[in-house]
Amino acid sequence: DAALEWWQTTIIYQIYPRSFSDSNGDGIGDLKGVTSKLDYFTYLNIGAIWLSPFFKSPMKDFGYDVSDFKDVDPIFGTLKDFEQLVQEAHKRGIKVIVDFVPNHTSNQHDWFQRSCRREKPYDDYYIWCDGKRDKDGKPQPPNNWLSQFGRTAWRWHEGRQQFYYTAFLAEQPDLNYRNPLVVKEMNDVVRFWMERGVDGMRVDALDYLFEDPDVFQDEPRSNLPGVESFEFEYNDHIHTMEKPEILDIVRGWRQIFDEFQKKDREPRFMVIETYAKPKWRNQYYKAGANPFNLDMCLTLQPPLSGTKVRDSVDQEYTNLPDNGWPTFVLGNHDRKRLSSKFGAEYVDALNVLLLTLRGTPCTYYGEELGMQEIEVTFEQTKDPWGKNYGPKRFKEFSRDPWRAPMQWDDTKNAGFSSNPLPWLPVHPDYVTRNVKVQQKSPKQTSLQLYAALAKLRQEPVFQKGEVLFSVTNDNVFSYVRQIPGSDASRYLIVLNLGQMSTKEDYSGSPVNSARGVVVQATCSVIDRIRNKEVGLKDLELAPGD
Ligand code: TEU
Ligand code: CA
Repeated sequence: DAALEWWQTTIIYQIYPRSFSDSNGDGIGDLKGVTSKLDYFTYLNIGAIWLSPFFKSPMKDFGYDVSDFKDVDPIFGTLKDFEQLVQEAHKRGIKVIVDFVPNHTSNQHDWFQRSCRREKPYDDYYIWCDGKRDKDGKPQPPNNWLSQFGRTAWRWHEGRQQFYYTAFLAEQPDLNYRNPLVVKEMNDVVRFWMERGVDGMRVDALDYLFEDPDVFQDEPRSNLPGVESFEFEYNDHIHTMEKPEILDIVRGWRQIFDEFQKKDREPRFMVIETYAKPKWRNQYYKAGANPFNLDMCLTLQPPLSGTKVRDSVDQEYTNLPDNGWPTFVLGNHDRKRLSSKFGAEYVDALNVLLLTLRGTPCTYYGEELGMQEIEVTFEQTKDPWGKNYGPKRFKEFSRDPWRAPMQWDDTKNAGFSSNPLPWLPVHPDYVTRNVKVQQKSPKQTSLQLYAALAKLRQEPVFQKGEVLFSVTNDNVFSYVRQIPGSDASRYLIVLNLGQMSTKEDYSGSPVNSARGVVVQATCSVIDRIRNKEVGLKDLELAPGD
């Protein structure tokens, strides 16, 4: 019975630095702001934070376009500020995970600027090609490969008279990992942050790291259902994603992690952003990294039901490789907020689910308050993913609604910033939905529920115990956590994820909300669970309003 590592026993809390806390009143959150809020994580019983990018960037994709991997953007502060953040976090026993964006740089990165001028050794740092010529001799992309925005991934560069490849925005040229110099540069970036004391990395868009070297092969048209009706093209990505070469790169990074781990015996955590199917996703474990389990974030769609959620959880566990540890995600800076996606009344129950499953939960800032999405007009839209689609379609793509400022208290701008105009508007419900109010309320709030759950899940049974599914139907999903053959407490978790509301307030149980209850389960309850008797009766339901 191996002891668990720190990243298996903690919650990971995702901070979007622009939106968390603004220390200097420019309307944009920053590192000092994060440092000033570290006690919040102590209150929440959260032991690890993941910071979305704070590196030097022209902010075309809000930091996911990095122009210097080894410096902090002045908007967010300085390297000193970061070092102080790490120091203060570690003092409180909080681990720090940074975002690592290896697939592309900003077009303002010095490497790209030099590459455009064919300066050695940078000429081959990116994916350049001549393309084809049409009958008038005009340059055309070499193939039909598409960026994430449904248009060609090849961008013409006047100066160099060549195309460069971009999986994302034109301002995010893809690096060429077939060039060993690039691999070495990025290894140095990993070392740089390890030397500054980080405990782990979340690796961005890793599935996109390699493209086939033969650029004259088209991608097959995607056979997504209904694809003909899309205004933009959709392709498969057999030439541009999930290439096995990626795994060698991951192994290289893991080696660097291990060098640091050897020095101070502190394990380092590498978690991979991948929306890929298990067959590919599971390869990352063997390379020394943990993929995010994003299925509940991507494929679980409203309306919720007990059965649907059970099946989704079941799939995640079934698909794990032996000894594979899941890292569950219900939302992030790219995906809708839980309240807007499923309905506000489900947020607490989903937090109960996330925090009582076996695996590392990852919480996007504000979900512990049940934060709501903001309304953003086209004129107010900041996200290029929205802007690029124009005034008619921006709402389908803009990620602004779920990136609104964190709601700390009921003072102006929710205590996020002293600036009258934060970079995105604060949700108007901040007056009643904020950390301060939810901490103080005599009646249990989402925040108090979250903190209680986070404390409860420090019990070994929530970390090591098995998940035993019980009664499940349209409404209820219930399960038990227990360590087989041990005297440790067992817990029964009953979630009402259906269309009926819950009649009772289960104030007798240590952790409860209208739609989710966690109770200590006795042996006889376990027996009844084996007989599939328990679940429904433990959570009385009433027909919806
Ligand atoms: O996202 C990349 C990514 O893989 C997904 O956004 C994916 O393209 C999409 O969900 C398709 O369903 C990362 C970051 O999380 C995002 O914020 C950045 O904009 C992007 O990389 C580019 O760096
Ligand atoms: Ca790439």
